Amino acid sequence: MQLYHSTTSPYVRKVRVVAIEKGLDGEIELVDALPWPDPSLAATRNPLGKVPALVLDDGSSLYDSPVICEYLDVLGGGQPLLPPNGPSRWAVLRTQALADGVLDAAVSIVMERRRPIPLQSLEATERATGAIQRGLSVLAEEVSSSPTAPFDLGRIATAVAIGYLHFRLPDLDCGLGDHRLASWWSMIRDRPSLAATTPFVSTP
Ligand SMILES: N[C@@H](CCC(=O)N[C@@H](CS)C(=O)NCC(=O)O)C(=O)O
Repeated sequence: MQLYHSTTSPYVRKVRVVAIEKGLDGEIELVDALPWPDPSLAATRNPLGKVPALVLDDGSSLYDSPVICEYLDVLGGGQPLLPPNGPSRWAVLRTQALADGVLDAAVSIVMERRRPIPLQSLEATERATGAIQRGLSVLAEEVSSSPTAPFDLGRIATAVAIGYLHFRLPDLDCGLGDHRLASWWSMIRDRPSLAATTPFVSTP
């Protein structure tokens, strides 16, 4: 399998963490497909021109990250990261959706900050910051209510969202300093799957 990726994308990181947790990382070849400024390589595998896209051995592609994560979870067998049915499945999917939504808001702020200053919208940034604050508050409640719960897909997405905020928006007043999040993060941040996927800006 090939994973069209970039070293900074949190959605790619989520997929890579899942692959490592499922023992599948050795079967995945990484293909550099940074979609900024030019999405054309990513678009050969995902019409939206985004990463991640996973190319399967039959040549077909899967996207976006929740779909790829579920595929790898099933492929890897063993203890599921996403329960196959029942209330716990919906809870994990909801947490993943919330953490991914925090990421969407964070990425929108990063993009806004890259625009020329006169074109930047304070209103858009404040709106996205509010979404992150509310999202992190719920995620903090979840992780603190069961700090040693299994590292399932919801927890993986939560960890990736925290990691991305530290990486790209450490100055943003968004609730990242919440002691419940900070203490969970310090407990899990050195997990091998997270350590091996720490984001970095690759130099050309
Ligand atoms: N919902 C998608 C989001 C993927 C996404 O937005 N990826 C970013 C990189 S962080 C991207 O490729 N952006 C390029 C673009 O928006 O043109 C997923 O979960 O995979």
